Amino acid sequence: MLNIILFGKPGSGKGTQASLIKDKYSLLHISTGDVFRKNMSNNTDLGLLAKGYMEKGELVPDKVTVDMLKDEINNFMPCNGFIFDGFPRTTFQAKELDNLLLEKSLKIDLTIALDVDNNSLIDRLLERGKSSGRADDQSVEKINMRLQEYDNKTKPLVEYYNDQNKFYSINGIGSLEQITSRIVEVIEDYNND
Ligand code: B4P
Repeated sequence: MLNIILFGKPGSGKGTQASLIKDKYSLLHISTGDVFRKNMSNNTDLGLLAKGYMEKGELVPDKVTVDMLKDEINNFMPCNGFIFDGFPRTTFQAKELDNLLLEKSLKIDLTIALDVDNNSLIDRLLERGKSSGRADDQSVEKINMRLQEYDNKTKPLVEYYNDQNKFYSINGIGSLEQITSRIVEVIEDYNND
């Protein structure tokens, strides 16, 4: 079983790369952003709650996110492993994920961060905003709020996973194929160790 976290700032390409990597290793892809957006389009209670936070570029509260994640993991078990995209985003979420996996005698194997500079991220997200209809991609102010949330709440996880020797950072600038190859290299090195 292989459990990977794709890590990085908003727009760094976590969702894009998770979709490419999951098939190669037969992993289940869990994107908390996608689950929230699905709930928003179905107007569920969870969706209505998440909408207020997401549209402002803020993180959805931990308890709501963790409960949703637990349901997703339990629905998907048993499987070959997970690729988590956009989760965890806070230290609380990371600890809850570790506990949940431990209960199932599982663990996170690798956290792979996609390193992209803020100017490129802003350009990518504004470009996506032209067609995605996503409220959080519509202005530099909202994108800056998401980058600030990352710095305040998500960045501490670099140390959390570094301390466990599970953190790898790769250059997230380049073609989709180049970035996929960089991720695969990290996974293959881990598998061959
Ligand atoms: P997410 O849905 O996780 O999305 P994201 O951060 O916007 O983007 P991602 O990094 O996946 O980038 P993508 O591949 O799409 O989060 C949205 C919101 O949901 C959060 O702000 C928060 O409110 C909420 N949320 C989600 N999880 C949460 C949690 N755990 N706790 C609390 N709240 C949570 O790529 C972006 C764009 O770049 C795309 O247009 C793509 O085509 C382009 N792109 C990708 N790779 C590229 C490349 N190599 N070169 C050029 N462009 C590229």
